[in-house]
Amino acid sequence: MVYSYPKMLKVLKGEKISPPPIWLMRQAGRYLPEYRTLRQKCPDFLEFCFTPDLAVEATLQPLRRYDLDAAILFSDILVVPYALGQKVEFHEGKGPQLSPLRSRNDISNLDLDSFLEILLPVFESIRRLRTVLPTEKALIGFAGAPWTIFAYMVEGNTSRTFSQAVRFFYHSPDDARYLMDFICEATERYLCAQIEAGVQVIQLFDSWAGVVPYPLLEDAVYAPVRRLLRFLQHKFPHIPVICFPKGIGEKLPLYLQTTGATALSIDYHVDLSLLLPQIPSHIILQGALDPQVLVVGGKTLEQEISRLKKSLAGHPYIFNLGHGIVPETPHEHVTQLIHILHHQE
Ligand code: 1CP
Repeated sequence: MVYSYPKMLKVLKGEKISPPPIWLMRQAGRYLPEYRTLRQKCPDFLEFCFTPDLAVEATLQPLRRYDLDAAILFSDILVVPYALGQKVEFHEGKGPQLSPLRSRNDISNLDLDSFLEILLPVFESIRRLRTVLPTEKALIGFAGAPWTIFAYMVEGNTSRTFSQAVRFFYHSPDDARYLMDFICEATERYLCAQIEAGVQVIQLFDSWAGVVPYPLLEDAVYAPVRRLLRFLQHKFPHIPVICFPKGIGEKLPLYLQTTGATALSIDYHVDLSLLLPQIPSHIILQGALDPQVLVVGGKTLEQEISRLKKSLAGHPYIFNLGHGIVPETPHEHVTQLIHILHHQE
């Protein structure tokens, strides 16, 4: 077999490639009919994630259909609170439900001792994926960034503002920092085990970074991400980490400086003409197509692909959405997207 190095990893080493490599956040999921069929085999979502036969199949489904440059492990960021002993349930249409942590006592019930053991099926899926994925496809592992995990653990459900989590940080800063440290420790162990099992890139999803008020940014977002990046850089210097602090907007340059991140996934609210002059040209960028443009397709999609390719040409660039694919996306539009990306002048 001819070994070919994944394009995505070349870009993460600083190479500029045209057309850019592409993968899509939430590339596996409900917009794919074959995913909906597979999910019927196991209605319990966490059990689905912890069944390697199913998780491996769901990871591979989008790559069978489309010429994507990477596979992202099929799992969820909320397996971390679950494996720490928190109650986590997924109900269709309602989003995740957790038993909320609101006191030191709630926090002290969390348990790191059996944490990695509970996650063993995830590592088994990664090992299997590395044996079946073609060598030119990168395998991406991931975790929620500490703030986003904290937000779900304290709030107990999804929210537009995560106000319980924000208030907890203000009124019990010592307990909040203790919980943050605990989450950082768990995330370090989890990512180490993913890398040892075979993932080649890590994406850190900070999906709710945008709700953090200015006075809490250092403790809730910058410091924990800085800690994780230093830890990973020291232990696995060859593994690139892409950070996705969704919604922090004009603070992206500060985020890069304070965390030491070198690869950044950007959302679709960012004005690239304002942002890019403030970003050093060695920083690797990913994103930022609006998922609704992929729902609409056609000329709008063509124009947006062209705009992004032109705007981001000065950086090593990985094509992606600015957030996950929405379930209403016609799957033919993904074929269209990749065709345009590969053939557009
Ligand atoms: O079958 C189903 O419909 C369950 C829906 C679903 C899926 C397909 C959930 C529940 N999670 C996932 C998979 C998933 N989640 C992946 C792997 C698949 C892929 O990307 O191809 C990944 C990387 C995630 C990460 C994830 N989960 C994030 C970060 C990315 C993001 O979208 O911001 C977050 C915030 C979650 C929490 C979560 N899990 C599931 C849902 C519906 C949510 C979001 C709830 C909310 O809006 O707060």
